[in-house]
Amino acid sequence: MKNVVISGSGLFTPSETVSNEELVASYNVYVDQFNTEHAQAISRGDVAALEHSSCEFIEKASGIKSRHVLYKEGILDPVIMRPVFTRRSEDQAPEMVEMAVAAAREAMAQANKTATDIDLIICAASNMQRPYPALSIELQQQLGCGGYAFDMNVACSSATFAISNAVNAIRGGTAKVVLVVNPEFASPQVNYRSRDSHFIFGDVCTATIIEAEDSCTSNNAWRINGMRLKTEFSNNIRCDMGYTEHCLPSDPLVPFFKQQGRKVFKELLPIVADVILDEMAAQQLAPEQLKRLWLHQANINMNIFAAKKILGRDPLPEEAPLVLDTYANTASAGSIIAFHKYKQGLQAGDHAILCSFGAGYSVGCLVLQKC
Ligand code: CO8
Repeated sequence: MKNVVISGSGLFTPSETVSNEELVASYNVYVDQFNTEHAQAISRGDVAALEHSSCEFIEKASGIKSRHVLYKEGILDPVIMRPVFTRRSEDQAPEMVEMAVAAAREAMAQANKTATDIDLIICAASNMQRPYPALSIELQQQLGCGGYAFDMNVACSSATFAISNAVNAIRGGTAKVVLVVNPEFASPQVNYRSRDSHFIFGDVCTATIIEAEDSCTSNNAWRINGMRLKTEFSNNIRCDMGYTEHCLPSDPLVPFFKQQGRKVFKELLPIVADVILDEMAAQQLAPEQLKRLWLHQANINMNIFAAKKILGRDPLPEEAPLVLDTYANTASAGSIIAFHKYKQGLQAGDHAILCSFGAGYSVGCLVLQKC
């Protein structure tokens, strides 16, 4: 079987940031206004009073201190509480394509590849700004690539599932060099009026180049020795927004991300641990051989728990790097950001795990080895 590698990675980070302090201050103004406006109904017991959010809770429960967003304006206005932006015209690339162009260029430069080398683009993310034409095909045009392109969505596991599709396309002979992009424009799906989830997501885009080892000229390439994918249906992380929405009775909560965070934590972690440990066993890989764990970035406690299960001990910070503090949860891009920023300083032959997990439920685990 042909050896396939990740030969480059790229990252686009929006310049604007929203700190916990800014987010909580705006949310708490909204709460005070709501409670004042509904004071009578609250005192009658007809409406539940809202409670303040807190930076201490957010940081302790999630590890998040700040997040990057494409459009800060509006998010912090207690009356608006959503990113404010306008619909782009048909001859302007949408935000997700624009982010993907920037991340793709960095990944291509790292992999020593030009647009003409790429013959498959997969745009894999938790949300697509439109159903068709595929965003990946517009990206293909923007970059000047040939071949073919498609979009796919497995929520937070979109990147690892897309990389496995890329590996299969290369091994099956339908592509030679694949660009995978993960533009996560998450902020429009965040309910900034929900105390349970207003802090969770940030916007970002990652990119990877996947190719056969024999065509690779990169000096920081990672051989994909193993892949294990798993899905198991759950309603505990859900969004119901879809193309039929305008036909249905309107429900203001439909566009938003919603989750049962505690249940996700309890139910998903054992599945994640099983998938990783099973693939390590299949690769005859012992925990002490692992030099890095690039894990999905959903929650600091979840990441530390998963790393402990894999290593059989507490991880050192550099063994399971976290980017949650500054990026927050960036859905499918999280584990790739960790990979992109913390893949330096390892030796040829070193082993590592790249693993995503999230809605579906879905888990995607790649066993990597430095070339
Ligand atoms: N400030 C202060 N207190 C709060 C706040 C807040 N903001 N929010 C909740 N509390 C309170 C609660 O009311 C509760 O109070 P009480 O004990 O009196 O009932 C207390 O804090 C504890 O609440 P929780 O039990 O909810 O707190 P947890 O410790 O469980 O932490 C988390 C909540 C952080 C959500 C945690 O459960 C978690 O991270 N779980 C895992 C979630 C996860 O991994 N989800 C994956 C989602 S990402 C994904 O799959 C991608 C989907 C597609 C992306 C779409 C892009 C938008």
